[in-house]
Amino acid sequence: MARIFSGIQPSGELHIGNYLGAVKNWVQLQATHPGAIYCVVDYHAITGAYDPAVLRARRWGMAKSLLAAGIDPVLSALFMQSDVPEHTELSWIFTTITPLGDLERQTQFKDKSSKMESIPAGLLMYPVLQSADILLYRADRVPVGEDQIQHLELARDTARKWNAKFGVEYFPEPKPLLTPARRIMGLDGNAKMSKSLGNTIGLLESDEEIWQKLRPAVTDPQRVRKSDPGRPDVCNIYQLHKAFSVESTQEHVAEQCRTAGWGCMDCKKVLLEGMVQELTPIRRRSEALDAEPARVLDALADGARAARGIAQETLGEVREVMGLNAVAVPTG
Ligand code: AQP
Repeated sequence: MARIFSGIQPSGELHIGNYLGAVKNWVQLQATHPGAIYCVVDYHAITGAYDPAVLRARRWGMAKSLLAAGIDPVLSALFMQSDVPEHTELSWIFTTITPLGDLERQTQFKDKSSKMESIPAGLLMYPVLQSADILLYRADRVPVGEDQIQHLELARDTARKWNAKFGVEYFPEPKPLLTPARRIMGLDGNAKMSKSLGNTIGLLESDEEIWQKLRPAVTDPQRVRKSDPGRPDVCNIYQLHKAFSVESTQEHVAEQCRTAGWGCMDCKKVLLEGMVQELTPIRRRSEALDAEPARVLDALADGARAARGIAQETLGEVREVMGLNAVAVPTG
């Protein structure tokens, strides 16, 4: 059976882009792939400036949100990346076979570094650590959003290069598993929903907070007056309907938009109903975990133990192949 691995940064709250693009898939895959490995990639969250106290709170918040979203620690291993040191060990090994040019070509690196005066090397090396995260578990399926496809190509190249260099078929070539909502746009309608752009709806926000964000959210720019017919296919709010509303509602919404039967506010109110239905149980589970924090800590400890078992086995085999295992007197 395919081994599933994925990770998420604790660089802010879990938002509906992360949820619809990746985490909802993580939860659903548990039914068919028990033993999936899900990681809060805290080493990835320190490549820019950050406040340790804030990071501490966010690591906790992310672990709790993932459990609230439906990650079941009985079915999956959920853990903090920094609790399994083999991630950074394998990452160093992979830096030795990764061409610098391949890293400099990564779109996310180019976007983020273009806004910086002094670029931390960690930002450039980020996809190498990401390859190590995945290949440490010899995972062959990675549920992610569309923005991660390029990084996954690099992980496949890394697996291929390492296997070829040492003449073994050891690492599989991991492939992305995308959801239908592979790229959720931000509420400004301009760019991907993203923590650093501040255009998100948090997974745990209250109904009122969600509504305050939905109200001014950008819709079809050509629909200026209520009497103008709209184009659901270019409307960001309709894309969210596709994720949160049942099919019959989606069809009704599209028809009302095209015929100018509804205004955008009507459409947003119906979207809110769908969101409340899906997100309220998640918020309730999060509140229950706040009241019983030991459940989060226990899940992380169990997850790290399970992950470390696999990670140590992989590293042992990698060292053996690379001539880095126990020192022995050369023979012959
Ligand atoms: N807008 C999105 N639509 C679909 N999927 C998304 N993902 C993130 N944003 C969207 C997916 O969520 C998973 C975890 O994301 P992450 O936090 O590890 O990565 P990220 O892309 O850095 O998240 P952000 O919010 O976009 O953070 P910043 O602002 O730091 O860049 C991944 O599978 C990702 O594809």
